[in-house]
Amino acid sequence: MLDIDECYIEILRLVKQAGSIIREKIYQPKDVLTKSCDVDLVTEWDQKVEKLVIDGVLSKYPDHKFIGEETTASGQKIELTDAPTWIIDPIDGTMNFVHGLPHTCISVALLINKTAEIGIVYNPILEQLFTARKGKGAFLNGAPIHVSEEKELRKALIMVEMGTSRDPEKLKIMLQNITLLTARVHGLRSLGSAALNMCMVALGGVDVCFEFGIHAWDIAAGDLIVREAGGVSIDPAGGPFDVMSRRTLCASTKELAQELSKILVQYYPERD
Ligand code: LIP
Repeated sequence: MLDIDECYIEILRLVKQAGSIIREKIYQPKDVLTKSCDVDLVTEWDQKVEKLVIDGVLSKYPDHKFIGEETTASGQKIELTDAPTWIIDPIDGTMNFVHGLPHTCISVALLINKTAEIGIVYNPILEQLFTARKGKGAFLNGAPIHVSEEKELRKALIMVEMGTSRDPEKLKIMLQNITLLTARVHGLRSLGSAALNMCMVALGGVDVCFEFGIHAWDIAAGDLIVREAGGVSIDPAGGPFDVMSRRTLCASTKELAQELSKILVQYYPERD
């Protein structure tokens, strides 16, 4: 029987270690490569952080599986089994990391039987450590956090992202959504990291966020953190959350989630 307490201690240690790499490198010149398109960026530090975490986990748990952003080739199908699986985004908000905008983080989740047991999102620049364990609540730097109580879209602050795809169909749909939402909500915000956007919902700093085209590694930890903070995590069309669907909607309340899901123009990317 896997000791989840022990896994949690071990992954926190690795994430903190990885965070010091990001903290040290963010304001230094970097070689930047592109992946699926010109704005889908990667640096050697994304790759090094992912290797550090995977090697560290493997040295203790040699039979565990991994779904990692930088060890998955662009367009490669990923497989989620019932085995203990670590879903890792070594630097979520790589664009911010490249520019030196301090909204960037490491996102790691442990799923067993396809159920999230641990979620960690760590912004080492601003020292924001979001953590959650299944059934044990969500925390920022060790203090409990909770979503807002907002139920109405017209009073909501919303996180949106254009994402890193330049597919004209997706851009058109996102611009339609931004146009229709601007007139109906308190305000729109964009931090450039899906994982941190979800944590802002968990924290009650914003009321709802959604995104199309993200991957499992961007949202696996945030999903658990939002739910453990008392929020809802669903598919943007209103159905259940599916970590492989490349679609996410997180909100403080089910009323707000449903209201938004009914008006969004939907986009269905190819699944992970
Ligand atoms: C990015 C995000 C960003 C999202 C992009 C992309 P990366 O992750 O978190 O919010 O809009 O689609 O997935 O590439 O920086 O790990």
